[in-house]
Amino acid sequence: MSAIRTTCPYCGVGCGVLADADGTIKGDPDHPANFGRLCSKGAALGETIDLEGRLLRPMVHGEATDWDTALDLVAEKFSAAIAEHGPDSVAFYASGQLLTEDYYVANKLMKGFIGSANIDTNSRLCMASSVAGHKRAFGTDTVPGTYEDLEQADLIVLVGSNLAWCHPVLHQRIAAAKEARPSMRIVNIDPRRTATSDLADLHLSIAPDGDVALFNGVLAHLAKTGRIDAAYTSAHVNGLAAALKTAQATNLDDTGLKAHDLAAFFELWASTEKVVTVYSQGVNQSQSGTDKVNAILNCHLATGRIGKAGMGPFSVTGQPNAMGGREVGGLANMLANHLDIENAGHRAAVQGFWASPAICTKQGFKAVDLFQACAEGKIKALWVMSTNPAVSLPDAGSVAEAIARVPFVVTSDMIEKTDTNALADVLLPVAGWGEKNGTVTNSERRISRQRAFLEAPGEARPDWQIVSDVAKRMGFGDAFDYQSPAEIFAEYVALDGALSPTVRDLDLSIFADVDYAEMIPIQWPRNGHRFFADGRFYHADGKARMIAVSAPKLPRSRFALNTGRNRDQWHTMTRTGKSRRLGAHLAEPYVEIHPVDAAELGAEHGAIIEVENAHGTALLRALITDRGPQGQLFAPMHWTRQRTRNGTVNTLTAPVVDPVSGQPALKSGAVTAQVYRAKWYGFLACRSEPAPSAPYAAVARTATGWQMELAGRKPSADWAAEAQNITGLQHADVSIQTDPSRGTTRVAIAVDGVIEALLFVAPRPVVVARNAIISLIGTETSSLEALAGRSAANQPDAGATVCACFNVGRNTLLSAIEGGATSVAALGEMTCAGTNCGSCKPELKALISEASIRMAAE
Ligand SMILES: Nc1nc2c(c(=O)[nH]1)N[C@H]1C(S)=C(S)[C@@H](COP(=O)(O)OP(=O)(O)OC[C@H]3O[C@@H](n4cnc5c(=O)[nH]c(N)nc54)[C@H](O)[C@@H]3O)O[C@H]1N2
Ligand SMILES: Nc1nc2c(c(=O)[nH]1)N[C@H]1C(S)=C(S)[C@@H](COP(=O)(O)OP(=O)(O)OC[C@H]3O[C@@H](n4cnc5c(=O)[nH]c(N)nc54)[C@H](O)[C@@H]3O)O[C@H]1N2
Ligand code: SF4
Ligand SMILES: [Mo]
Repeated sequence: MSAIRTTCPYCGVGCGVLADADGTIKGDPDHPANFGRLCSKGAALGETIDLEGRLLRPMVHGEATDWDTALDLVAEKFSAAIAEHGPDSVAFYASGQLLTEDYYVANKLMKGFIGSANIDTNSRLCMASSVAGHKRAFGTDTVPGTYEDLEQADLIVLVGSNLAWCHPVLHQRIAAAKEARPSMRIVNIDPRRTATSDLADLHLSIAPDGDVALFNGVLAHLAKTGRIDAAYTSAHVNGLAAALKTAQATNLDDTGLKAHDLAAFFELWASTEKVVTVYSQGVNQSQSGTDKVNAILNCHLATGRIGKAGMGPFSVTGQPNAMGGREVGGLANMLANHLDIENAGHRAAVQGFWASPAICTKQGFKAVDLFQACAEGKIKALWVMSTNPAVSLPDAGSVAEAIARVPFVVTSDMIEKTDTNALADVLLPVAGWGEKNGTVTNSERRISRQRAFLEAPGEARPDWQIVSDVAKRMGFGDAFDYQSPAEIFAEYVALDGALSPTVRDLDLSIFADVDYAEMIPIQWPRNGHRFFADGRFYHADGKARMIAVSAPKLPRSRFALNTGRNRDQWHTMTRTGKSRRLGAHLAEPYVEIHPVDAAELGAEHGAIIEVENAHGTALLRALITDRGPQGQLFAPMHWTRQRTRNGTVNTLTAPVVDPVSGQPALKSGAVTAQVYRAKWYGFLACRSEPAPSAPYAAVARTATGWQMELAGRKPSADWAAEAQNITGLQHADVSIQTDPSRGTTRVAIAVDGVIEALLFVAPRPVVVARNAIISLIGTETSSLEALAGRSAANQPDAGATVCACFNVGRNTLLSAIEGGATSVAALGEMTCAGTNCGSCKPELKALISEASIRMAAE
């Protein structure tokens, strides 16, 4: 069969994918986002489309049921709540991972038919500050940048963005452009040195939230050195004087940077015409997120470096359809198609087009407030679609309690067991990536098709259909009688056409006649169109606005908690967590801690750190590294209660939001830390998924099934029984070996002579060759040999996976380096590492320099 052209469901780069029903995945050479490239997550998509863990039937209170029963119940409960408590007593919490058609229908139902604006999305945690900053500066939420601008720039400034891990294909495009044109300069502004910093000419380890001060510093320097474009600003920009005055009053100490680094950066920015400033969550997820965005935009507006090739601000979107969600208006403070709720004319136009009985008249609850309203009993029915708020919202412990308080909770998901599903009354099985049709918009406004190449399994249905079916049952049948996503897309484009007399940036007219089935990726408003090229913006007077922004003061704490992402996991791991290759990259919930801080706490390599504040406690494995500054901890957001007991970081984040955008400050919590004094440590390898049972428990996929790292204070009195319980193998053969002098215990569980599970317990972090143990699972090795930790083939331990595509481990790479592979290319030749998606190239480079330093020292 020939491959289907579709789009990757992960990040906002929006790479084109060629997919086969047999799971073969390739980059689409014709897609203008990636020209055939894929990163490790995209390349492993084929490993995530199996049915393990899938939700296949609607469930009501834990019992499988049929669609009619479930949909009737949802419609009845929502209608009853609205009848009794009014439209604002119900809410949808949606996601930038919905397709545009799903999003459009959900937004239409809530805003135009239920008549409330209580639909917000996880984009509030993600892009809200950029949206708000754009609107303040441009009068619209316009992202003027394109990927080609990055290749044409002479200076790329990456602010609060770990592009190498989070937008890997864009990072590779930049790396290739820099290799072709070495004069290109890259500056990375991030408290931590990351894989992205490895490509940068200059890394500025900025103080948390020092960004406003930094860009105010750039603006003041531009003025001081006569680089402000007076002709441009007087014709096209308001607010220069006030913004500059505030900038000049900024204390540069707030950046935490040294004077010579500041001077170098200021001069580089000032003297380079073609500069693109890329920013992401280090900017958005802050109490001063919107101000950070405007501090950046101010510099581009002051110099007229916007609307021209190779320059401009560029907020890169995180989720595959974060941009599509903004377009359809799926945020609680937007109406539809870039229109405003507060504008009576806009409301009338949308209501007229929808022929709807109601239209929301005021903003709804933004994400953090929405869950606060749930806690206060204001929300009587909640529908969560395509997001996992019990994990991803700040103060997630309280959010879970708040969800539990809502009388009626519905979730739509592909996966049955998630932390949020555990709190829901009704679970609705959705068709996932590869099974559904629709469109997504990437970071550069390019709309691409997602196409099905698999049958939806069980009773799973696409989101648009589920929402429409509920709308019909709520009595809104005529307006939701859709037969296909193509019809919905056509209506969305027609709505845009009907609104065309209103001056907006959004213009979908190019899609009016497209053949949905054959649609190729197209940028709105037109391929090649440059926003702001004519110096016209969308405020009433046609000018842009510079905003006076001053640097915030962060409260001091012993440790600041920074959070973010890993290269090979996607958010709450429901999909990437299925892949054996991806699971091996960083298999535990960890916390990066500076060596000086670690020494002060008495934490050694492998220690478990107890991180704590008023919101909660987390137990995380210490990753001692000087990549981050002293006094800052960094932990990934990915772990959930499905895979850990106490490894979820949002247990610790405060529900503090940016006052303009409502986006939570997920990068700067205040915490304390101490070493968790475990009395025992364990390592388990097994065939089927174990339950995360101990206080510290981290479950991950392996080549032969699963593994779990464990630690606790109270050792089990009966490790054999404990191993049986964790693995659910109560009736299997158990062998146990103890070494009282060392205090270690080893347990093997076999069924019909096949090793099903091996547990190693010790009073100190367990030292065994993990990969050798893992390779014994499912083999007929005798229990005795297995307990000795001896692999049948006695293969060397490949070490932690670095290259996920070819499964090349750290130890394999180190021996290749010792064998003379001293460049990334040579490593690729010897081990294949880095030769497919290339996402691990920064780590290969780091390994080479690490090893060469060691070899030089030896
Ligand atoms: N592998 C992978 N890729 C992803 C995702 C994923 O889950 N996994 N998710 C996608 C989504 S939805 C998003 S939103 C993007 C996010 O993409 P990014 O924003 O690039 O990722 P993060 O790791 O959240 O944060 C980026 C960096 O911000 C830094 N930072 C923290 N505080 C500050 C500060 O005060 N100032 C500055 N300048 N920097 C700071 C952090 O140290 C971190 O390295 O990634 C997308 N791509
Ligand atoms: N501490 C901290 N917290 C963060 C962040 C951070 O940097 N630090 N980042 C924030 C950001 S930027 C984001 S975007 C959020 C992401 O956080 P979430 O959105 O909560 O995380 P996901 O795991 O992507 O959740 C998506 C859910 O939708 C399901 N799903 C997948 N496809 C479909 C579909 O087609 N339809 C439906 N109905 N369901 C589907 C998945 O199985 C999964 O359960 O996390 C935020 N939280
Ligand atoms: S960079 Fe990777 S995750 Fe992002 S769209 Fe491309 S293949 Fe998917
Ligand atoms: Mo995001």
